[in-house]
Amino acid sequence: MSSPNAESTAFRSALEVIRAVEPRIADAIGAELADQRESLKLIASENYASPATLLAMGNWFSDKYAEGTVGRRFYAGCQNVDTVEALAAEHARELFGASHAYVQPHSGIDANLVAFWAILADRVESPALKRAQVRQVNDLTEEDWFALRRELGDQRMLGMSLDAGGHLTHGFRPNISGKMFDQRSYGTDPATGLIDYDRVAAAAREFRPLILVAGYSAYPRKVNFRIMREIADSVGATFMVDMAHFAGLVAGKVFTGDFDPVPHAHIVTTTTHKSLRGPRGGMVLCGPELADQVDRGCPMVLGGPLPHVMAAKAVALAEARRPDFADYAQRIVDNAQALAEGLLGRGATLVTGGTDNHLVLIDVSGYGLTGRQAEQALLDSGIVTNRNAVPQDPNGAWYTSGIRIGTPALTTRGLGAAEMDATAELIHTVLSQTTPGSNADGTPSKAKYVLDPALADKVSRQATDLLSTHPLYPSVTLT
Ligand code: DSN
Repeated sequence: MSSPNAESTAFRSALEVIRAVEPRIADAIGAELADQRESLKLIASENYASPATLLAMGNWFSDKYAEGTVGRRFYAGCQNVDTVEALAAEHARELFGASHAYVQPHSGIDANLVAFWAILADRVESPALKRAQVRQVNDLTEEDWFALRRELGDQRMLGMSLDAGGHLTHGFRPNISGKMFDQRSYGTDPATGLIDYDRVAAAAREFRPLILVAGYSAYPRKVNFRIMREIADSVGATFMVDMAHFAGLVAGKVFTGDFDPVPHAHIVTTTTHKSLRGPRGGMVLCGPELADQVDRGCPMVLGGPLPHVMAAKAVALAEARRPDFADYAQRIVDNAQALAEGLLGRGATLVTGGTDNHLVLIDVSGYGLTGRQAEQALLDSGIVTNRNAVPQDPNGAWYTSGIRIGTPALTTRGLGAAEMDATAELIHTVLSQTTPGSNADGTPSKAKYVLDPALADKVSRQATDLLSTHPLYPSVTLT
């Protein structure tokens, strides 16, 4: 452990150096820390990376180009980048028990694109794809793209639908994945909100996808990856899991056996900044069969790797290999369950009736609100969440009927079950005291709402009090 003094000195010195060039940026960085310290952050996909992870990103690796892979670069002078990338990959392999790790993707969507192209290249005979793999995507001509389309045909992907909690990169039309693939979705059982594996199997038999995707960003339950793999095998599909949201729970061995995707999937993608608590970025894990194709991610679909972020990934993955990370991961789930119980006990409606991961999805139609109204009313009260569709959402993906809340960030701050109950009280108070507003012509609005500002202020102060017992980055003082 570094000394708290060293952490304060490092951030203070960095700000002093930045301030000398553009003081407004130094101010904005300081203001961001202050805002994060004061807000009750319940965004399920956010966290607080460690000082070591943050500091690993601010250095000379940022200046280095390093297309290619360890020991096989398109640029000279990459020996130190090789060290960083090899270490990050080693930590990832050890942490997740994977035989191959590719740590270059810049984000979750990039990791998914690498996986899609790797699977296509592995499974589909296409000279155009082979040509595309050795050229920058920007250099492809229109004819190259037509040839790719002709040769790849309408390959099929089956993934979880967006309103059931799936992710937009799993074939949703406005995303490139929905244009690359002929896509179908599986939803959840309307009565329970749970994945019905028999229905997934039936959909797979009927549709016969090339890729079966599991993983989610708003499904509050575990997924049985052993069963999903059996379904994929029964139709000859490649089984891909996007574990972006719950990678920290896999790393911390909260999800094991049938619920650990790594032994069951042909390929696993993730982000590194959510429950895994690293820098913003992505990663792909796979077995030896797909490793060569995955390693072609750059230049096939990725821009040059970001060595400074790979350095931070290595630091965060090393942290996740420590025994205390397992304790952290378990507390994330304990806190989510305490939050769910607190909300249920106060009369809230939760999709699936609870949670067994890091997130809770409140159906705010029970409060007579849309997700948009609820999100803003909570924000006015110092509680940061995001609106989210619920299964078969009558309000669609923009207004929505849900609020997604997650516990990775508050758990990092050290909040526990008692504070989760207090948080449930604050959320319930705001939602039960907010009423839908009207448009100027008197028609009901899905965005406007009425909330007494005095109540919002009171809740905001209560939220700040709650957080004051668990300061964020207590080791860091900027003044
Ligand atoms: N934006 C992330 C989330 O909030 O779930 C996923 O891309």
